Amino acid sequence: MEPVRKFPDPSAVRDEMLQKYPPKVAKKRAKSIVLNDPEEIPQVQANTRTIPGIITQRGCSYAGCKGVVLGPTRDIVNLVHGPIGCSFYAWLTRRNQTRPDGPEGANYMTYCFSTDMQEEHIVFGGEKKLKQAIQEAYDLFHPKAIGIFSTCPVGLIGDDVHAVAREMRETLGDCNIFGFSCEGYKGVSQSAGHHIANNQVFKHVVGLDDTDKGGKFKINMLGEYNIGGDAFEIERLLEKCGITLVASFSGNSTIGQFENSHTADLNVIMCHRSINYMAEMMETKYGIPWMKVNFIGAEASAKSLRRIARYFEDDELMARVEEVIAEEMPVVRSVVEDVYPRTKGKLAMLFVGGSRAHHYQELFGELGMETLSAGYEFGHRDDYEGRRVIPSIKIDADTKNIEELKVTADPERYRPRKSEEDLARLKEEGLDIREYEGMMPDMKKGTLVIDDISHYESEKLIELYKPDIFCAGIKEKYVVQKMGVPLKQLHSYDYGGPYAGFTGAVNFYKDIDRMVNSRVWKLIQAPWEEDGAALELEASYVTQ
Ligand code: CFM
Repeated sequence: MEPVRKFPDPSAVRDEMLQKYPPKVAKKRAKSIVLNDPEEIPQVQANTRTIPGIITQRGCSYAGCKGVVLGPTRDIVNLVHGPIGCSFYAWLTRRNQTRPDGPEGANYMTYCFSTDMQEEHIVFGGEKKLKQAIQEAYDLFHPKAIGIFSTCPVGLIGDDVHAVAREMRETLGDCNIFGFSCEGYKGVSQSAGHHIANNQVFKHVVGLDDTDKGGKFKINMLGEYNIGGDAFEIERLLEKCGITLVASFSGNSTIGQFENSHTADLNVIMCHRSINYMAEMMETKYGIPWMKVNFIGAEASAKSLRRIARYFEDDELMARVEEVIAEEMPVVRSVVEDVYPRTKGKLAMLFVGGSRAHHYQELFGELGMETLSAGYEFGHRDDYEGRRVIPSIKIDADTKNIEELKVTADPERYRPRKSEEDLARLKEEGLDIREYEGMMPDMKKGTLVIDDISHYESEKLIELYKPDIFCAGIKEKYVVQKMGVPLKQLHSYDYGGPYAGFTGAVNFYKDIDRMVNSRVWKLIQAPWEEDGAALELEASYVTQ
């Protein structure tokens, strides 16, 4: 029999976390730290400004636009208009991978393009320098496209990157040039940058190439960024099933794919947070429905493939999908069987981004592990509570700053892939399209859901719950590990991956087994810790 582990009462943990704060701060944080109830989902405060002085793990709008959404596209020159640090520190640390078409295929992802703004450009304006940089990049590489990303000073001094983009597009003639007003201070986190990126790609790129490139079941994969090779694994599965991937936004992608993406018949969404805007705009303009999927977890992958097949309502495709699942599952099962006795009952906590803190609970569930507490850095209420709450979300000034494009049906190219009747029928048959339930319905009653967790709150959680693994990013990693808890980076996957699909699940099971069962964590003792504590740990180590 597994020993039953007892934990402190979650509401007491919450009180303990809040009591250190000044009353005003405690009042605000209390709204972002909630006890979950999957039956009656409580409201969580999200997508609001971080309280100054609290150590947050959030990034900025520029990070969400340049790094997250556009960063993984290999043949766009991503030119940062700003001081060199903004570019250098955004340089490929996310481990988003790509596979160029042969040795001569364009791939600019390993370069770091910047206008290297100096004081003189801040004082006298940087547009001239920007034009020169565009010309230089064009002369050197002749890229199909150049994206210009505005860093904070650009907005402050008023450089018009859009006018420069327009002028240079006309001057050069055969290069699509567009700008992004994604200054770091826009919105409250990188989430604002996702929206800005979606808008500009939709406006300047999607729909430029009407060529029908063939394929019976054509989809786009939205919100999959190929971290650690995830997209490669998903591509392998889709190909095996006979599903054609027209475009991927934006892992392992090219600008040509975006231009042609409106020819697909379905948009499937991995990361809802970063790309739901694109999905909705494509549906309004071209009539392509969207559907949330999840390829993190073997069962989730099987379910997602089945959902895609059901959408197309094709018997052959459905049969093929079942064959593929049957082929892929045996290896998954044998690894689960091996590791399960060692991982069952272990505890995980996940604090990351705007989607993975939800998705990875699937994989932990497959290992018999429990997620005691989780939260997003920059999710919105719908990522927690489900899309049904969208109409009740209050729009504040920070969100109003971000442009909402007015999109209408394309007079020639709007073609509804499914009629409203078809969609209603599919819903009755269990295929709920345009829905995302969010994180909270999948978490147990009494688990702690915490938005934009502060450093102090993470430390308290670890101290009080002593989880077997903590999932977050590089900013947290070494602090958490010094507390004797292994940390898995869910942004970059440390050095591992892929973790998507069936092969990915196997990789994840093995990595987690190794991490949660390593005895090294029990031997960690900081110099300031008392001898007593060390002795106790040593004793437990010997008797195990
Ligand atoms: Fe989407 Fe992402 Fe995420 Fe995200 Fe990110 Fe990321 Fe993330 Mo890091 S797009 S919300 S802005 S799934 S970079 S690939 S891991 S925080 S949970």
